Amino acid sequence: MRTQVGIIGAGPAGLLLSHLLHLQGIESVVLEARSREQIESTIRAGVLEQGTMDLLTETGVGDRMKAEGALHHGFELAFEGKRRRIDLTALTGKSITVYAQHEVLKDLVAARVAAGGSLYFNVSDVSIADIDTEAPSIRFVHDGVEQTLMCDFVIGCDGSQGVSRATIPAARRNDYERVFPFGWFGILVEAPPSSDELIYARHERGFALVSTRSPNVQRMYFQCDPQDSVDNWSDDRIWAEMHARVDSADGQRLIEGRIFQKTIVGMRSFVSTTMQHGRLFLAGDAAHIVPPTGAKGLNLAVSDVRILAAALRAFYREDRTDLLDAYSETALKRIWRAEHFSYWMTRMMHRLDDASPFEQRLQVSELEHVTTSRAAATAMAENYVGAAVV
Ligand code: RFL
Ligand code: PHB
Repeated sequence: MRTQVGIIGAGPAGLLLSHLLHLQGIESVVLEARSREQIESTIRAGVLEQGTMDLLTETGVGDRMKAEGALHHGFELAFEGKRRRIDLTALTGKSITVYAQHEVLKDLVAARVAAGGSLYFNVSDVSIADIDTEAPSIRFVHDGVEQTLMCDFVIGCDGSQGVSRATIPAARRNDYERVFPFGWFGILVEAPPSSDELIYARHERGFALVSTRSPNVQRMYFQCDPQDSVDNWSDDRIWAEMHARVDSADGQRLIEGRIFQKTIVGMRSFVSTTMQHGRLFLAGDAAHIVPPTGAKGLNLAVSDVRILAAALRAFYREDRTDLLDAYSETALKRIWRAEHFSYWMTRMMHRLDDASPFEQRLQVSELEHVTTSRAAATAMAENYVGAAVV
């Protein structure tokens, strides 16, 4: 088998890259370890930045997002018994859409299938060879048959547990990491929305987040011990915790409903540089992870592949290699901005067991500042909508 660009992983990064390349007349093949049903049903992110919304719309895969996603012009910060709004649109002219990641994936898979794109699901034993040459290749097993995909470029979009990152020689890699000593307990609830906008709450019992998925399904999270088990949490115990952290002094109460999914995720910040070696390029979670507090992970995957698609276009159309050579450096500017923002939001909003009472008062002071100073609120809003780096 031969193609121009071999892509490992059918997450947001891999599928969107394949779609963008197709629109530029560049061929690709996507190899995915899981089944189509699995990727189309795994619950993950929900917030799309303005730039992500615009790109999906401009490239013809934004119709369902527009029809079924919820456009939000702000969010609320709850702390010390009060709620204050960050007006994203007034501060930046931009907004966000709440639309589930797996719905974006369904739209991208449908577009690739309709265009006759090559997607292989359920592949195993993926390995990458000859990235130091102009003819790299990917070996994999599909339907019990070992195959070799010859290509011009290999793009590792295989997430944090993939094989691509380790293919870059250790001597060329620098990993930067911060593991947080807490996780998020996530629930999906059958209920109407409790709030028109997302609520990020700082409480002495720990952080909580109220998000949404649709008029009938709500997404909520609360800070927990990452080693805890969902089996220790009855529905009653979960609601008691959510009420304690989110209900406001003025009598606004969360609306309860049937909880139909419970998961615990750990939180870490991670950046691996370089993101390229020879003919191998990494994009999305394969190269970097953010804690979900800033809602940046999916959006960073999108911005990586936007840069990569433009660089590959310059290579094929204009015989230029400068954009490809600069890929890591270009992408890392936005990545480090998002890393800092996500880290900052995480440190400001969570209960930090290692923090002294002094540092806890600083958290509250910082929240007062970002919700009363227009300059500070604007900086937060620019980062949240993805406008802080152009
Ligand atoms: P993905 O989505 O992990 O996709 C990688 C794909 O590669 C496949 N794969 C392989 N395929 C072939 N061979 C191998 N050896 C392979 N190894 C792995 C995997 O099966 C998978 O299908 O990475 P990608 O494309 O880089 O996308 C990244 C995003 O998925 C991720 O950053 C976000 O979900 C993070 N995230 C959020 N991001 C946002 O922008 N906004 C949010 O609101 C948001 N909320 C979240 C989140 C992540 C969360 N979790 C579960 C970590 C909320 C949560 C709870
Ligand atoms: C979500 O709806 O899943 C969500 C929203 C905001 C975040 C993280 C996750 O910061």
